[in-house]
Amino acid sequence: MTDFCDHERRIVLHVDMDHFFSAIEERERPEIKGKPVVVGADPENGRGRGVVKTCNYEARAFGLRSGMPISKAWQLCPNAVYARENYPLYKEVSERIMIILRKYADRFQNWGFDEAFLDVSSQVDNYEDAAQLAACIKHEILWQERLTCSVGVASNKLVAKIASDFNKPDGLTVVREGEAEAFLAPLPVRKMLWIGEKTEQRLKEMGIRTIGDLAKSDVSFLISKFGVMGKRFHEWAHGNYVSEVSESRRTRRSLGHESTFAADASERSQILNRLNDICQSIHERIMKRNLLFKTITVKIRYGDFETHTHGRSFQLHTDKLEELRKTTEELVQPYLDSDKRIRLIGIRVSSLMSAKGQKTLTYL
Ligand code: TTP
Ligand code: MG
Repeated sequence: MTDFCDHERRIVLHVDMDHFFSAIEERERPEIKGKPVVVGADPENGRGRGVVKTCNYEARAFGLRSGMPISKAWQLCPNAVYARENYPLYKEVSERIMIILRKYADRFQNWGFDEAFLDVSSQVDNYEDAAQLAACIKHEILWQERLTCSVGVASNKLVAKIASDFNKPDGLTVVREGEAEAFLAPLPVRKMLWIGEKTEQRLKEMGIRTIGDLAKSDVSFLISKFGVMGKRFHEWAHGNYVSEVSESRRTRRSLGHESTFAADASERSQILNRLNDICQSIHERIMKRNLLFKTITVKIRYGDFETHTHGRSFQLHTDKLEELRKTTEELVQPYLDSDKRIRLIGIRVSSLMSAKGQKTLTYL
């Protein structure tokens, strides 16, 4: 059985929704699809004072961009559909998308409203698998939310993020380990994390325009100009980035274990045995840490990477192994009746609470 974090080579996905706010507006109002759509302030016939929050790709063809004054957008494209921001709706959609994404990851890092990093190292054997997993994620988001996203697959967060931006919208870009430097080299320095307009200008004055130029630059020269960030820029330009996908505190309040079958499984007894082993392992960790749990979620991934999660909460916290076993078996039943073979099963317990000071477990 593989545990979550003990893989040396990493495969990381970065998922970024395409023109997020305007894509939601298009979905809600199908009659505007195909037209330039701008979400942001009221243009007030060109006198409006706010900014463009985002716009669809049809509007971008007219030169419109996020952050642009709405009056400028109006000048460039007066015939666009101008929509006011509906933040509560976008937040709701964002939350649902994050739930979909989280279930595909060993470790998950929500990065703003419409993007996230997924460490999928233990879920896949190679980059081909990772690409298939990414395609499956894109498909699920499209199916559930009728929205497209772009995904980057790489060996670290930095390269994955740049890769997801490489072929937008509805893109999927895989950069294998060892190919990162060559992938980054022709890109403008602005594509690099933390390089904004001002740094881009300073680098340009030094003759550094592409990430490849940055990689070739003398590191002590970069340090003399940019301090410690100069060193970072140099490392990153070579495709090296050490920061790992880290769970936010809120999502860490759970404990899980999952297991991939050596060959996709169809035998009920084989699957139930593995489930039992996982229960045992989780239960040991629960007891060692003196915890109680209230929610159990099982995860099933079929051979084609289609992934389902299914959970149940008790009324009260418990630490009973038998309860864990019985509930996971019940939860997994519907998925065993499928004709499909199973690639992976997992269990996660959440709504954790310390058992300290808790004399009796009132459940069971
Ligand atoms: P982004 O992912 O930067 O942009 P996007 O999703 O609209 O377009 P892309 O296809 O290039 O990814 O930002 C996500 C959302 O955040 C965006 O839809 C609107 C909002 N946003 C702002 O409110 N202000 C801003 O300055 C930016 C850049 C985005
Ligand atoms: Mg986006």
